[in-house]
Amino acid sequence: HDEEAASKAAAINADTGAPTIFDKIIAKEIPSAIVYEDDKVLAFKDINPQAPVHVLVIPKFRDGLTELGKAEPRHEEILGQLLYAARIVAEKEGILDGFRVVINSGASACQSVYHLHLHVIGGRQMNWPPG
Ligand code: IU
Repeated sequence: HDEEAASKAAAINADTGAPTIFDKIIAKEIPSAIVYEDDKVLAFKDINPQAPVHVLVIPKFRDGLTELGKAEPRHEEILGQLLYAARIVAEKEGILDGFRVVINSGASACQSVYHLHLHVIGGRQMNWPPG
């Protein structure tokens, strides 16, 4: 139990503003299974999927957008593009009939990578409330 608690605690990070592994995924220095890409947005399969479909949608240029809680008016356009990209991903993955989009913002929400990302999750019955 101590080990489990320790690994859970280790997963709860704070935002330092530092570059993240997602920058390397965007630069294709680290391979990922890309589901959708355009000039602003990249969507790729989560390495630790929580459902049959689990795709992350991220902005290619972070511009201070480490977490949703730090969004500013200049981010409105990219926020809309990310949400629409989530819909494109859901269609490509064949889950348009039912899917969930989640953004964890900040340590209390268990955000672990401080580069804004939307989780697109589906392919099974989702439950509510979330944990
Ligand atoms: P979170 O909302 O910050 O907790 O989500 C981060 C997600 O990034 C999480 O689901 C990880 O499995 C996922 N991920 C990844 O897909 N590839 C990586 O190299 C790393 C994390 I680090």
